[in-house]
Amino acid sequence: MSESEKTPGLKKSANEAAQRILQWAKEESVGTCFDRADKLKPCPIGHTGACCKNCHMGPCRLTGKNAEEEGRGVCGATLPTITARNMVRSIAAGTSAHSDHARDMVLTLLAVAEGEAKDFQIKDVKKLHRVAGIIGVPTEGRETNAIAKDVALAFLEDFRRTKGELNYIKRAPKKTQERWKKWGVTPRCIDREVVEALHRTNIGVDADPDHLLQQGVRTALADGWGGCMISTDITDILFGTPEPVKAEASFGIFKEDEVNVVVHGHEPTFAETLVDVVGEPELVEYAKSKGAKGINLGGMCCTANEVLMRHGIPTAGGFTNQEIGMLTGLVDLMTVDVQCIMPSLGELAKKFHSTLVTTSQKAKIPGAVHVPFDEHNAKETARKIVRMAIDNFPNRKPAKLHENQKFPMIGGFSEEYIQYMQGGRWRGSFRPLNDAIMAGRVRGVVGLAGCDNPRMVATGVHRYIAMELIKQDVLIVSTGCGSGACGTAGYLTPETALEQAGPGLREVCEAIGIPPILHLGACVDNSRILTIATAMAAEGGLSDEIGGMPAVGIAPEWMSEKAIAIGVYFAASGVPVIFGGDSPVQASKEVTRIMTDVWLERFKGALHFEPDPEKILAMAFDYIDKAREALKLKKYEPGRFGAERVLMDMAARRELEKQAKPHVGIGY
Ligand code: SF4
Ligand code: MSK
Repeated sequence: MSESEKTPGLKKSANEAAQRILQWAKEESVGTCFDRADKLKPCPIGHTGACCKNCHMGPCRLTGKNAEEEGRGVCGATLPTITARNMVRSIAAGTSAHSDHARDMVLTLLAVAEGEAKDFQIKDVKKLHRVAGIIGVPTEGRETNAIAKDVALAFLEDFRRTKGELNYIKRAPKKTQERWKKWGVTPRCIDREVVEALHRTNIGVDADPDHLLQQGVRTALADGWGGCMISTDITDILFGTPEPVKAEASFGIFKEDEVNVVVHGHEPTFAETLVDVVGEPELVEYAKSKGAKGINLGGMCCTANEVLMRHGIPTAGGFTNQEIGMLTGLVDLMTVDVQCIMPSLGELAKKFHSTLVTTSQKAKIPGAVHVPFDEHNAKETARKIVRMAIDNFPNRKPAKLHENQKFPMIGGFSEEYIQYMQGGRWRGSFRPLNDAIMAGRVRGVVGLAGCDNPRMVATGVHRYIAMELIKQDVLIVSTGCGSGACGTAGYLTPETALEQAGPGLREVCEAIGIPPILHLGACVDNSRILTIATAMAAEGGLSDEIGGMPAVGIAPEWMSEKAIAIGVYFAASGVPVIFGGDSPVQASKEVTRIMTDVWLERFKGALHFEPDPEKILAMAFDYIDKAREALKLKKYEPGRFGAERVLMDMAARRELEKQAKPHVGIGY
């Protein structure tokens, strides 16, 4: 008997529209990840990190009371060795995913610079110059394309250099860099760290858990300060650095009377091309000739986040919403590129009229039509796919269930924009935010990231944690499906969330003109949190390195190996990180100790796993308050600024407002 059958009314998703659609799917006997999660329990041995299948003498499963001390695989590997190796392999896989995406972005930039990708231009020349400055590419008196070519070539070195260090290591605070050097974890390049991680975890190589995890840290740092950061920056250069933009979220974004084209996955390049072509008069006319009023572009997961951040394209939400989106029966065509795409979509599409199209040369899915995208003939491919969607529109069956739920939201917060909004283009800084933290108006900052997960009430833990944090004056920066969860709950608006925010945070948000949850982009854009933390350290008044800031990372519903890589690069950069759900290293006390106590001492960051949302919150507040104490900041007192707010004299209020330029251009 499944969990939901045992517990009538058990919610599968915190999103009410998702629940209604899932109820309808149950009546129609259409299965989703929620049903599969109920039927398929995780292996209790593998789930905890106690199973090794790194050679064909195994799998070796080390269980029993004394497994930590006495358990051995056929080769003699101990439980801590096996658990550490599994962890390192997850980090390597997550790093590969982000970084292979980054490599394609570099190759696209190179193709644009060499005039081989005529459908793309460099949209943010200022950012290109900024990036060139950071990595030492000369800009003075040079053509944009010449600079772009050198930037692309310099970043290609970050994939294949055998000695030295990643270009962006120098971007981190000096003290953070020194810690990495001291502990031997400064990454040389991306590919070498991944390859070495796989080599060292192969049978009979590295067996020391701490030494293994050291390579895990080095690999994860290659992800954060390499793959993710390179990808974010090149995407900004090519398609524009995000600025706040209005959008909408949840299943009501699909239109009954228009052709619905949905982008899903992670890579922005094809989705950007679709944004360019969907409004072309010939295509709109063609749609009308088939009985539609127009063409509606929407998204899922992180490809959605990419085009939402830059164009306000609406999103149907994150990972667990992908099948539910198709269940609406309104998806005429869904294009998918890479990562977090459920293979079940191919079969599901066949149950409806929907067409699933795989566009990456790297991914095919049974049941999908494969139309590989190539940046050399991008618009041609995009138009072909939009026509396929239009041709499919007349096949749509009358909806048995129609969901109108949608929420307004604001996305588009980049490091550059956050700096600008705190002082304008010429005197932008992080001073107002640092001051607000120092004064205790803002208790601290939490990065709310990571996936949503059908093994819990999907998006529910994100929602709960987000609300509890802002009530207690914690500013949230969110990415990936964390942003999807908040957006589809209606939390990404200044109005809705400001009603919930604590008085100190509310005051700061009102003065600066920001929501208390800032949507920073896709999961690859967690790199924006690293650069924001670096800018805050440089601003002064808080910690002079990333470690020691009143800041925590939380991924309450994580499931992907990419999330593991992200969690480790945050921990190694100095941010204590708390993941929800069970620990994948819980089998070994030693590995758990290294990733918490030892990393905290070395890097001022740690990676915890805690299934109880209340405990996640308690740990987060504890880290934040202890960091405040160590920095000798004013003790955070709940409600203190609320009381003052009533009594606050005009001079104090003007002073606060003077520090921050009122927000412009997005209507609040
Ligand atoms: Fe078993 Fe060792 Fe092979 Fe792992 S590497 S499966 S522990 S024999
Ligand atoms: S999509 S990695 S489920 S955040 Fe970036 Fe979401 Fe997690 Fe995939």
